[in-house]
Amino acid sequence: MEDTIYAPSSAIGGAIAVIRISGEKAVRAGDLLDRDPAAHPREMTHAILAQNGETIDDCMAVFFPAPGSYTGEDMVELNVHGGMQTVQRVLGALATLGFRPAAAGEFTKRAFLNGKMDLSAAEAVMDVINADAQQSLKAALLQLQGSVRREIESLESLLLDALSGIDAAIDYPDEAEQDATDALPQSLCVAMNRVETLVGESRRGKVLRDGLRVAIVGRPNVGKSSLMNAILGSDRAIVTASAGTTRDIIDEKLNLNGIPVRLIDTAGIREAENEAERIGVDRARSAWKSADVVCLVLDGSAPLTAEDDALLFETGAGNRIVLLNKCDLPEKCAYSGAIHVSAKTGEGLPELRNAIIALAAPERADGTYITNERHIRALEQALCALKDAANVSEFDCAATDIRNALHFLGAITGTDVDATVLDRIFERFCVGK
Ligand SMILES: Nc1nc2c(ncn2[C@@H]2O[C@H](COP(=O)(O)OP(=O)(O)OP(=O)(O)O)[C@@H](O)[C@H]2O)c(=O)[nH]1
Ligand SMILES: [Mg+2]
Repeated sequence: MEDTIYAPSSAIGGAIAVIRISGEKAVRAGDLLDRDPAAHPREMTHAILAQNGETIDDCMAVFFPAPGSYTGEDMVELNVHGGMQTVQRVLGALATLGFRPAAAGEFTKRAFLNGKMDLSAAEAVMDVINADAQQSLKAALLQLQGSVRREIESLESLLLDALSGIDAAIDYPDEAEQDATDALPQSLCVAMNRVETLVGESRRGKVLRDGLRVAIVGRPNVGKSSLMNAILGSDRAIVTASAGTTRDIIDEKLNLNGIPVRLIDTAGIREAENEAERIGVDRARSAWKSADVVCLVLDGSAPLTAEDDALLFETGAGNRIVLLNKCDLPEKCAYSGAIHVSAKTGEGLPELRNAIIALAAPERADGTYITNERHIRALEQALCALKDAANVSEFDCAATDIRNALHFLGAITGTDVDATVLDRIFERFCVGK
């Protein structure tokens, strides 16, 4: 029998605190109330919460009977006043009923273990809570509603059909061998294409979940910090007329058309004049190496320098946007394909925003993306196993590889996952979820 657990599920300090109780004995929370919420399941009951004759709070309580609750167990939800004193006293009273405080993510873990949601949906719960842009929330909600599970189940069914074809060929070689020989390469090819597409589209998924990292780089004084401020619409970074103003990395979140972006201002790249600047330049380089997009800023009001040329060469390999800043001043340099901007007047900023959005990877019509690093790794492992299956000629070897692929796919939805992986997933959750 599982313990009965309790935890506050709302942030501390609000007007109302929601306290959840889940487990076989949850209904005993009614012992603290002058009206039993279990008398009217799924309805709000107004009650006085008291212990040993002393009133603790005037609250609202709801009883959700198993299995129709979030966790699939009996649950009681108390809405009490949100002050620290009240919440602490209610939690103390619940402890005296033999309940124990819930561990991080324990409600959702129970929901998964009781079959209320698959593992990918359980993981989406935290993504929904953490989503800070509209499209991130949309992807997380779709995952919560089973979008990832449906993709995986349809792949599993394709592979299970292929396996049954192989089994038939092994058991009845005369009748089924030719059928399996004909059908297997086709099934494997379809499955590999689908997994490859999911992995390919996961770049946008990761962007939606973690934000697109956009690093603003360039030699000193070209206007990087001014551009950062202009895009953000605030005076976040210090701007001065002297070269070498920015020393450390400045990192700010913003939302571009529903896509979360992390804008990173960096120190101007040059031969450093002292230790602090050298560290700043090193940090700038590592920021742009780990960025999804590099905005290389050139000063359009001055001729290109050797430092600009070196940076154009160094940043050439990845996703890059070249900006000719200070276009409010007479133009002294040109660079083909560059966006002309002015941090001072705001000219060119809409084009810059569009260019960044375009590099966030293409949008999929139904909004379903694999956003979770664990899922992406499992898909990559499944793809390797499918490639192995396609490369062997013996049926039993192909069957082993297909079973391996199914094992990796099962880890995504949680049909094939061990307890330590589950612990690792749920310990990242907040308490009360
Ligand atoms: N006219 C004009 N001046 C600008 C523009 N953008 C920046 N500046 C000026 O250029 C100077 C340097 O700007 P910053 O934003 O500090 O340049 P930075 O690239 O961050 O410089 P470091 O931090 O030293 O690498 C300041 O005097 C700004 O006012 C622009 O679009 N037009
Ligand atoms: Mg700066």
